[in-house]
Amino acid sequence: MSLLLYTSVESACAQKVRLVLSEKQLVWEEKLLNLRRGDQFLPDYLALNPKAVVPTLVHGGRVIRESSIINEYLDEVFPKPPLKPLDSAERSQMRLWVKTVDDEVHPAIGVLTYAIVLRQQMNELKTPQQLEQHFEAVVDPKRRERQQHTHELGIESPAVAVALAQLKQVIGQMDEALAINDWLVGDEYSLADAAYAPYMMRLQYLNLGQLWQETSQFDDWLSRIQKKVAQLQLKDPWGSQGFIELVKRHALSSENQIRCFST
Ligand SMILES: N[C@@H](CCC(=O)N[C@@H](CS)C(=O)NCC(=O)O)C(=O)O
Repeated sequence: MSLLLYTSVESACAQKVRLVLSEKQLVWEEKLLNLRRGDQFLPDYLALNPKAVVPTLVHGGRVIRESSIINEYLDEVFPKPPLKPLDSAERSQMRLWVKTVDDEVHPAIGVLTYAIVLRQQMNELKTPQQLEQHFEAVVDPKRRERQQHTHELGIESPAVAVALAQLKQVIGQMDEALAINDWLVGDEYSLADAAYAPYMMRLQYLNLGQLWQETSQFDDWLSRIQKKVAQLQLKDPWGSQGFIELVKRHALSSENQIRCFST
């Protein structure tokens, strides 16, 4: 049965699905959506994903949505190598980490990426009227509000300071867990590690390593993840080269402003 992943060059939540697909040595096809252009709002895609977000996985014609649910699905359907702990309590811990990515890390990184990088890109690509139309098409009112607000205020948005504080807190919790075990849950790499990796790499490209300067284990975890992923020979695991260059360029030009916020 064929596997088709709808993704985009910048989507960290699609990256976490690609990590699991390649960890399981699966063969899949990809359809790339341009989220700045608004491909996610096209009727054909809305029929697959009514929330107008990537990723979406189509497996043998069946549609699976939500990156964390897709990853659980993949682990169930393709059990080797297993990416969930055997022990039920550890499994619930793994799900708690994944939930924190969905509830806290994903929106926080979304705000930072938008404020530092995508805002400028959107301004270059769209007229004010097109921008208004784009935001109107965003299905989730909370997401729409977050994007519009960050678009208006950029790095000055209070949401940026909140996102940095929240991420620092989560990274502190990760560091505590990594002081006890090799990986986030126990001594095996799991869906939890795969869920955090792309977001933490994004922070690195955003030049926000200061968020883990007080940690002791985090750096080692991040380099082990990169080594592990390099062995998978997955193309562009952390986003296209073009996107990474764009992120780094914008991060450099907003470095001083961001530093004021986060120290
Ligand atoms: N909870 C969803 C979040 C999906 C999501 O926010 N995707 C972003 C890319 S990482 C997106 O498609 N954004 C489109 C937009 O902001 O209009 C998941 O994990 O699948």
